[in-house]
Amino acid sequence: MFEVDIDRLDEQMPDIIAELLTGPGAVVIRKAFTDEQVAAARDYIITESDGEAERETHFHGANEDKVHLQRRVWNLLNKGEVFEAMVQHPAVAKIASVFLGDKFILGSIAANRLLPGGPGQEPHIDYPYWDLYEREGFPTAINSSFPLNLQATIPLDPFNATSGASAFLAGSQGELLYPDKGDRDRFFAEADRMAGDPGDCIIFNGMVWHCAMPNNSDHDRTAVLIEYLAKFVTPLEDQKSGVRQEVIDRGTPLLHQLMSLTYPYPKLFDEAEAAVAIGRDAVKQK
Ligand SMILES: O=C(O)CCC(=O)C(=O)O
Ligand SMILES: [Fe+2]
Repeated sequence: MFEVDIDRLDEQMPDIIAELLTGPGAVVIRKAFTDEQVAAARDYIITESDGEAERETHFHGANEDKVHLQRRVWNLLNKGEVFEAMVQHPAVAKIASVFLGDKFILGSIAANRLLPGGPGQEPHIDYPYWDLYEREGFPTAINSSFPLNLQATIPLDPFNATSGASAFLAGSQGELLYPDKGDRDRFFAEADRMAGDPGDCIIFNGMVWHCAMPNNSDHDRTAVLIEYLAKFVTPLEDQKSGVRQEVIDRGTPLLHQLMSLTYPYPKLFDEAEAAVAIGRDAVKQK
């Protein structure tokens, strides 16, 4: 995977965007988060997922007997300041603002914990294309020429071939397709791994075919999964209802943007102030 050097981010940006859009589809920032941040996030997720009932999950249709060895913790934006920091990493935010437009939003921040023996997933693509196998639900001629989604995976445990580091098929974002069952042999034969250490941040195009792999190690394999979206895409998680007011009150302008608090639609135009709000000339008046 292409390594992002945060001290040379502006210089690298065209290459990063090309890697994500038309190259292999994934880049990595090594040591994006500190050991303290990793420990705080991990402690919370382990405690929460030890005690709680099973949560909704996805892409595990073939492994229902092992699904108890896979744990999800959802809505992490409401679960501690470390997660507020994780969604606002300055270099990731800069890459997202170029890739998705500078009013990009948060679609989801959740954890995926695979216990030893935990199952992998089916190869898939991420939201908002994640039900693309129901092709009739999408616009005609939808294609991969521009992205609506950017994913960030933050390993909290060693991510390697044994522990079930996510697999991805380099370049598979080029045709916007949900992998067929018949594509799986090629996927598993040719896929690379999103290998990394706790605190790294792997950023990838959500159109890339990928999946969690089985955890054959003797330790947990936990990651924080963040989904960023273009401003007009409906987020996966309902942060407006799910996040406490105190998180909003202490939130930065970026956090408010991520929660869609600054995006005005849908809007009740009958109740809006009488003004010309949209158009090149309206912008000039501001
Ligand atoms: O946990 C992983 O390795 C990947 C999870 C994933 O791709 C997903 O849940 O959409
Ligand atoms: Fe995924």
